[in-house]
Amino acid sequence: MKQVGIYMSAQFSEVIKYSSLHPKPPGLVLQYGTAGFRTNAKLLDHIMFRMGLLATLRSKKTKATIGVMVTASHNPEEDNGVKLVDPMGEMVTPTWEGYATQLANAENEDLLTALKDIIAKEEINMSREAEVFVGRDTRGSSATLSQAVLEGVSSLGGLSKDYGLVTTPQLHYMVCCQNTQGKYGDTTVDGYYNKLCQAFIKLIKNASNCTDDQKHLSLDGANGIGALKVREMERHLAKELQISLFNDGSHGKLNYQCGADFVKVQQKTPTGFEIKPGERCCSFDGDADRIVYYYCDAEGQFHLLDGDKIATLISTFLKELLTQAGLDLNMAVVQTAYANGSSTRYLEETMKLTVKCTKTGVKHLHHVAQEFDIGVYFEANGHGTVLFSKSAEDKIQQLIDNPNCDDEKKRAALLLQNTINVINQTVGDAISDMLLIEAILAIKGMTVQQWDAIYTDLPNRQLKVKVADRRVINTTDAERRAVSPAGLQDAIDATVKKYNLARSFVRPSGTEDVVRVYAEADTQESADALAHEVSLVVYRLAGGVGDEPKPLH
Ligand code: NG1
Ligand code: ZN
Repeated sequence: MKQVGIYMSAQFSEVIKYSSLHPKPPGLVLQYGTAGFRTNAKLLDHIMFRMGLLATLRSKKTKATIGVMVTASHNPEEDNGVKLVDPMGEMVTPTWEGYATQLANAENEDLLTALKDIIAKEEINMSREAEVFVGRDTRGSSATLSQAVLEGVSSLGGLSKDYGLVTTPQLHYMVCCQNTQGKYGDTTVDGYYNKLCQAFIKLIKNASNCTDDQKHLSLDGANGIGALKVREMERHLAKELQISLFNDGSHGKLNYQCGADFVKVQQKTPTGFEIKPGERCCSFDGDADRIVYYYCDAEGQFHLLDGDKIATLISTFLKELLTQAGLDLNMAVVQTAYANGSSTRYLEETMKLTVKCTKTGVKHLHHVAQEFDIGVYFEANGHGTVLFSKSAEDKIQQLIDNPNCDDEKKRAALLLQNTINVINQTVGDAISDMLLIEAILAIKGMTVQQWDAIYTDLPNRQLKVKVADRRVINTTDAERRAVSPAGLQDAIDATVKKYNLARSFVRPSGTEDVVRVYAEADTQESADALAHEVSLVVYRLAGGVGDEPKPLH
């Protein structure tokens, strides 16, 4: 007992020593939100050090390797952020998100107390080993900030492995591989490329007469880590996919007028992109966990294929394979309130698929998707993946191993297996989603226009409203209805009634200090007008600050 006490105080002396090198600005309060901590990079040094400490505790508690990713995804270059990755590559639990916030906000002199509090509450055995994997995006601030994470880990006696520049999904993959003793794949970046690309090449062999046009894709790398990693991956693709890479980071600014978020929200092509009519294009976000597709028609009109269109393509493909394989597995598509109403209607009414709606934030979608044999989840913004239950994977394997299984069934089962291998089940992954989408389009001999024509999106608009305190808005029903402030939902309902095929909802953002407004209606003019009217309602009833929202036209 005494020895443990000495050991503990020795460990904490290192924490004290190193934490003074990463002081917290007094009074600063930050919240572990939907995507971890995210704000201006200058405010994050102490947060990084402390997340190194917390990841070490989490590793001791779970007896597994934990990941820490330094990135602010689609936010501007000046921002940064940090997110913890749990043993199977998933997001940390809500309780630990709470600890992250407590630890982050403890004043310098209270840090040790906050740390000991977590150790006591979770009954953490401090003599256990700990291992933390660290990765970072290409932001100027990321190298120094990830160094602070590493110091946090070592000052609590944890071991760390610095993966350096990796995409967010690559780090999730590494953590999962490590904690499954390599069953999920090799714990290296090359292991990641090998697994995904080999599955992609096997899938693409099922595409008859694949033309050069079909094999060509224009990619906007958002001037971020995704561009770097696609370059690295190319040699594994054996020319089965030919990528023209734009916004590769060689001169443009990260996420500036490019990337998946820009394309989705602005509904236009990124800058730095030469786009020919009809050409299939896609954009990654700054840490390559989101992807959207698009093309311009002969009239120069822009067409977006977002996460909803991606979920539709993938779930249709999987449903067809399940039928061909004669496998009775339950499958659902999981969306959020931001999913276009047309996509939900198409999936439910035409495809006869189960559709679930959850709160915004991938962890919510991920959890619901886990309840099915096959759960396809995508946010409209292009973050998503597919989850297969252990029993689904086993049934597919049994079919492949069954000597009495006919050729058509076996072919479908092999396609399903390679589909599983091309997918990064730990988290939404732009690279993996891209390979899967490209394989499906090639196998089906489908153009981007044919894919787009599956259903027509309802015109929609997203706006932001600044309010004094966005927490005054509380929501229910997967964020589709506001329960406070009083009168807000009634006013939204009354406004929506004035438009055709209309829907609108508001919610406080988890990553920005704004209230988000979403509206859809039968025409773009109506969607824009509705979004503006609802913005005004929010401004007036939820404590708007600054100028009143102006009409879009
Ligand atoms: P917030 O800021 O809570 O709306 C945004 C996205 C989420 C999710 C997170 C994390 C929208 C409307 N919201 O969250 O879907 O991706 O960022 O990056 O796209
Ligand atoms: Zn991202």
